Amino acid sequence: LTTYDYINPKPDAELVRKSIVYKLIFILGIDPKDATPADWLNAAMFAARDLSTENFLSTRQIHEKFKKRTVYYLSMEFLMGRAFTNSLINQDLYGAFEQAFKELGLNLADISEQEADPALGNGGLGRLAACFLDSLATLRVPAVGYGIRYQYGMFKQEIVDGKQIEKPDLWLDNGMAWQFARPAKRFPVSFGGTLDTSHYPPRWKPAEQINAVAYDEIVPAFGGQIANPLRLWTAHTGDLFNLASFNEGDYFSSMEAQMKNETIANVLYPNDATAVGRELRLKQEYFLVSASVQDIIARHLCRYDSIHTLPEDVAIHLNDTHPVLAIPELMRILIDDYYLPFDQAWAMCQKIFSYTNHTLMSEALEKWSVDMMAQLLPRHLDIIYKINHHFIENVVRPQGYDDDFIRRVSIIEEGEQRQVRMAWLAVIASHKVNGVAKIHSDLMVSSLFADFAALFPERFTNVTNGVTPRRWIAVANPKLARFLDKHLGGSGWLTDLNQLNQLNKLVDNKDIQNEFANVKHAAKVRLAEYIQREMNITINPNALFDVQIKRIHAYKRQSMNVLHIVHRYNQILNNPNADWQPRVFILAGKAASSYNEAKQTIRLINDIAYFINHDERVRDLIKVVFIPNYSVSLAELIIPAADLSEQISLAGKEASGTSNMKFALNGALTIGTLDGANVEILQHVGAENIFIFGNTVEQVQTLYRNGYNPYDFIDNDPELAQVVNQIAQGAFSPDEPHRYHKLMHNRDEFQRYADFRSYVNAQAQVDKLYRQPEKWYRAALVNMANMGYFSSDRSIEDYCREIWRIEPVSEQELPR
Ligand code: 26Y
Repeated sequence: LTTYDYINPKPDAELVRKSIVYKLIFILGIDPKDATPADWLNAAMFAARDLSTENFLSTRQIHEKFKKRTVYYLSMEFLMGRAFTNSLINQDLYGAFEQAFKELGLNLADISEQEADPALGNGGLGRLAACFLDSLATLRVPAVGYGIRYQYGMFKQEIVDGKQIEKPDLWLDNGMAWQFARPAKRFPVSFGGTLDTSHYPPRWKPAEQINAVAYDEIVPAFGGQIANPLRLWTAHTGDLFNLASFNEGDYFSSMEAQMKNETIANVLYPNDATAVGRELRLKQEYFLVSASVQDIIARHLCRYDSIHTLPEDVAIHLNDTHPVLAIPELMRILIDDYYLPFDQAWAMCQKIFSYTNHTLMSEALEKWSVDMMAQLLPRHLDIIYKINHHFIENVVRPQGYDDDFIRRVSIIEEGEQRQVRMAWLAVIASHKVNGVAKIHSDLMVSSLFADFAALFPERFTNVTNGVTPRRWIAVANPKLARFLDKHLGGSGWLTDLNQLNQLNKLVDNKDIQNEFANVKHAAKVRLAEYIQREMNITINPNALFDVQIKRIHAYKRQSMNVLHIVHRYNQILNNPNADWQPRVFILAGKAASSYNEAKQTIRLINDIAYFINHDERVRDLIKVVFIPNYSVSLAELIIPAADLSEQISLAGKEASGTSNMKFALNGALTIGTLDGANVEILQHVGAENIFIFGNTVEQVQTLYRNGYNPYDFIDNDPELAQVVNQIAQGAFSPDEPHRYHKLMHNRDEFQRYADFRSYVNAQAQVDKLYRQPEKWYRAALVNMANMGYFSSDRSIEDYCREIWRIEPVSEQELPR
């Protein structure tokens, strides 16, 4: 491999400037004097991409040369966020680019703001995949991410008259300089048709075919040297004229079918907690896994001349059940194309696959109707039946289980509409199944997968989620990064987050507390300026910033946050002269477009914000702000500015949460329930440094068992009753008094009313501590000091050791 002259040695500002101008002129064809900021960004992204391309190519060479066992991370979502600043920081080029732009009379920060925020994911699961890619590269793990290059990502949220409006997200409109098109990397993906079972193996005669074409995005490691690919598939009408209608001469209907297929990669399903069951979604899932599995096999056969070594060479990880069709797809290829016997193919699959579960909530568990699958993927359904038969006859029955047990563990759910249970298939085929936080993994074994845990106890494990400190400190909060560099003696913490625990010995130092308070204040000012500019709302950076930002969902209980806001409002009006701690309540998040309760919650927040912000009696003691269009880039702005992190889901419902980690890492204190990773955050920071409230999982279950009745709580707490009545009777929606009646008077599935009093009490503790800045900032520092465990580097090390058995590229294997 040759080294480009201008890359080695590391470019200085002059070289960077020349490169940017060169890209502008010769790649984009734009005269510098006509260039818009977006043009400059694209030129700079090409220049930055060049600088990581060599690492990207040489990483591939190393993997080939040493035949590195590789993990393929299959995910329907990758919520990468902006690439540009991250790549400059990871390659230590920020300074050079900043200087180069200065010489061009431009400002790097302004140019970076031009970048679209690719939102190819919904929320936690997609962002986790992105943090994992960053850690995989940084830890030099041989890894490839596979996803879909949706033309439209997560919708853009606008708020009009308090209501969410969804607009298409045109993230590709200004070009995507960060990705390489790979027109030669294409695989046919087939759908429909018939299965001819008169042969063995049976012959699938598909009705339609579409090409999956690859785009590669470079995922640069922090510290250079290594870069891994994220391979995203798009759908292209193929030049495959072998399909029935072409053969019969019906050119036009055939083209019509092809056009319909091109929509496969068009849009991300904006649903994050209810399975949808639509045919297009099933097609998308199959499109992803078929292209990816074909590619994985092609890569394997470049290194080895036999398919039989696949399990030594390859680990495939399933990010939730969305890519589970990879299992029957690999079976199909091994049996139909390589003529392996079923048992042998199955044994290979069980070595290759592993699966992460991200939810226990039954509404989010994917099931596909047998009828739909028979239509769309007849050969795969046939294979699933065979897997199920093999499992029941060879694994379950010999252990003496009864018919009732067999009915429960069968991949096929019997009933009016027979359904394929994708989670069951994932568990049966995988050698490891993990949950994403300790409490979640324990509940997974004791509830959702209890029957399977009896069959395969050693299969289940936990890998607590983590977040990348590169994006969530270095990119999002540069002032905090400088603070940490200074007090930890360099930037080693960025790749060894446990170094943060050295802060523990500094937490009582008043100067350091003040210095951190200044870092926090600066971030609050920056956010306040954004809110002023974008929303024309004035907030006071000296107030306590109380933040809940995440998808809007009943189980996350944004409406309980609202109950507290209204309660506080009432208290202030009752007792206006008390010494109230001013607070700004900041919320943001998207509601699935078909999820009415979540949309009502957004509207309620906005109605209350309008009402309270305009009530002069509360002066500046409460401000409520709903920031529209929550995204990764907004999270980067908001999280550094938070004093208080709201993690208030009903215990047992939030599998892990990851923003809880990002907030604590940025020195916010958590108010939260004993749910998800909050439990482990509590263990790491100590009970004095976190506000825990609410019922435990056991108490929640007892309440459910005894027939939970919300009025047991409302009727016994006059202040709560007042809040509920105000909202339900239109105090904040006088133009439509019953607007929120249903939202307040439903069956309260997530027990807001049961936890209300304990929440309000915890909020009083928050005020009390905030009024003692020394104690508050000490607690904030303790939080940061003990976040080392929550680095996604630690999560990835756990996966490599416990699940994938993958070794990183060693020092010796790196080129000199
Ligand atoms: C089936 C389809 C509609 C669907 C699509 C996306 C179902 C679920 C999802 C997304 C789920 C998700 O984001 N789960 C979150 O995963 C995070 C990472 O593990 C967890 O921290 C978080 O608690 C969990 O809700």
